[in-house]
Amino acid sequence: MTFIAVPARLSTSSADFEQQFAARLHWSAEQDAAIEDRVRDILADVRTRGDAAVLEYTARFDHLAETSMAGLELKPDELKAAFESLPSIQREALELAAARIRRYHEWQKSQGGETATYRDEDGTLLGQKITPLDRVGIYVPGGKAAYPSSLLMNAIPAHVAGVGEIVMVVPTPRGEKNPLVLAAAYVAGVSRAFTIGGAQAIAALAYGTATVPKVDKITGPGNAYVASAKKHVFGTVGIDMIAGPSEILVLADGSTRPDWVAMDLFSQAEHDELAQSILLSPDAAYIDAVQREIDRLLPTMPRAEIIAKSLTGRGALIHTRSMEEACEISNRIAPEHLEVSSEDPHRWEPLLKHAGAIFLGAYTSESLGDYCAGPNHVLPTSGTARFSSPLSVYDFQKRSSLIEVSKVGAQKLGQIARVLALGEGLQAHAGAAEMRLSS
Ligand code: HSO
Ligand code: ZN
Repeated sequence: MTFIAVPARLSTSSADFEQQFAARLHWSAEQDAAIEDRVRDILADVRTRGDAAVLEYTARFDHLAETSMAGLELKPDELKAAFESLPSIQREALELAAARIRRYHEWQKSQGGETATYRDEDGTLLGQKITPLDRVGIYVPGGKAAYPSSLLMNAIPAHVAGVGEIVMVVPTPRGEKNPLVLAAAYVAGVSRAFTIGGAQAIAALAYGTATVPKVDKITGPGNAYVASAKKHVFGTVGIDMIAGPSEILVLADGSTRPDWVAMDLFSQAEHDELAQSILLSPDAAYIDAVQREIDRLLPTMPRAEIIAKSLTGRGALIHTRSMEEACEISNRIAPEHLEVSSEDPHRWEPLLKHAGAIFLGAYTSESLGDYCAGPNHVLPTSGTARFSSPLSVYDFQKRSSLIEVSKVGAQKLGQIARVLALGEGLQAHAGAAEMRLSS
C-alpha cells in the first residue's frame, strides 16, 4: 500500500489566504450527546454503587472480569518486577529521562513554587504559603496511545510538588498489561495503581470507592469518554486540561536540513490522523525541498497511513513574505509545539508570544522534548496556548495567602477598612476593624 502526504500549499501573498488559512485551522472538539449521556450514567452509578459498579464496567468494556477490586490493583512488587524484566537499555532510558524531568521540575519549583513572604513598612507580614495537594489521580490511556513518557510527565511533577499520594489508573483490556507503562509507574514512584479505565475510573477517583481512594485532582489524557467524565467531575475535583490532537509548527528560515524538518512534521502527524503539522517559511524553494523529503521518507514510515491522512487532511506548508510575518502567523495559530528552525533562533524568539513549548535551533527536535529534555510534554493544544501553560509543578500545588497585621498596621488598615465596610453597610466588619484602632 502506498500513501501520499500532500499538505495544503498556502501563500500569505495570495488573495484567498485568509479563507484558506481559516479552513485549515478550523477544529472543534465535537460534543457527542450520546457519549455525554452514557458518561453521566456511569458516573452516577459508580458514585452510588462504588466498587461493584467499577467491577461491572471493567468486565463489560475491558473484558476483564474480576470478582473483587483486589484483582484490579497492581501491587508495588509487580511494578518493580516489570521494571526489572525490561532490557537494560530501556531501563536506563526510562531512568535517565525521569532524572532529567525531575531536575527540570525541581528547578521550576524554585521559580515561584515555594512559600514566600515580605513585611511592609508597618511591619505587617504578607505572602503566600504553598502546599502540595494531598492526593492526585493520574489517568494513563491504554491501547495504542499508552505512552509511558506521559506517565512520567504527569507523575514526576506531582512528586516534586510534594503530593502525598499518587493514584494511577490504566485500562488494561483483557488483562494485557503494558510492561513499559508498569515500569514507568515504578520509576515515577506512583503510590497505588489500578487496571481500570474509562469514565468508571474517573468516577472512582473523583468520588472514591471502598477500594479506590478519592483524590483531589485528576490529570492525564484519555479518549472522548474520559475527557467528558473529567469535565463532569470538575468542581468535585480539580482537573488539568482537555487535550486535543497533537500539533507542531515549524518556523524555518531554510537553514535546517529539509529531511530533518520533514521528519519533525511526521513526528506529530504519526500520533493521530487529526494531528496538525504546519511549516512556515519565507523560502519557497525550501518548502519544495521539504515536500520532496516528505515524499521520499513517507514510504519508510510504519505509520505512513496515519501520517498521510494527518498531513493531507490538516497539514499545511505556508509561504510567508518574511520571517517576521511567519512569527505573526505562528502567534495567530498558538501551536502546542513550535520549532524555530533557524540559524538565529534568538532573533525570532522575542517575537513569539503564544506556544505551549518553543524549541530553538536546528538540533532541538520536538521529539527530544516529548521524552527527555526535561520540560513537560503535556501542553495546551487547539490554540489554548493563548491563555494556558504546560502542565507543571504549580498544577499540583495550591496557595494560601498569609497575613499578619502588626499593631501599627492595624491602625492604618483599620481606618481604611472601616470606611469601606460602612460604605457596604456591613457594621460588623467596621466594628472588627474599629475595635483594634488605638488599642
Ligand atoms: N507529543 C505528545 C507526547 C508524546 N509524544 C508522547 C510521544 N509520546 C504530546 O503532544
Ligand atoms: Zn509526540
